[in-house]
Amino acid sequence: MQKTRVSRVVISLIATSALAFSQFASAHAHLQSSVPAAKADVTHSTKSLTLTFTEDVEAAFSGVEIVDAQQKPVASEKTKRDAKQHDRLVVELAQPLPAGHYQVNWHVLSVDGHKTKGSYRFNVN
Ligand SMILES: [Cu+2]
Repeated sequence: MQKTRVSRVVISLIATSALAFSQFASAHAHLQSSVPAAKADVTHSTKSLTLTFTEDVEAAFSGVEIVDAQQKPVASEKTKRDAKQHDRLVVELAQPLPAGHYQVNWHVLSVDGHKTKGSYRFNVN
């Protein structure tokens, strides 16, 4: 049946383009990985944080804040974007982190114009 075959092709074309569109629409900058990693137990003290996102980010509208267990901000330099890898943010800390629980709060503007934010925790033992 020719008609059925055509409509099947049309349906699969629609399904494919819908999928492609939804993948494009959800291409915001999500956190892909970090150092220290989320939930990591770091044994030696950390002097900097690195966050890598799924998309390139705009340095001027992106930032990372580190707070300790009492929600007190940890002193750090201004968040910088990696000069070569534009999907990567680096935060240099004023001094190595003492043992404790830390939370990292990040917000980014991806190059596609979408804002995303999130947080994760790690421990220094
Ligand atoms: Cu987006």
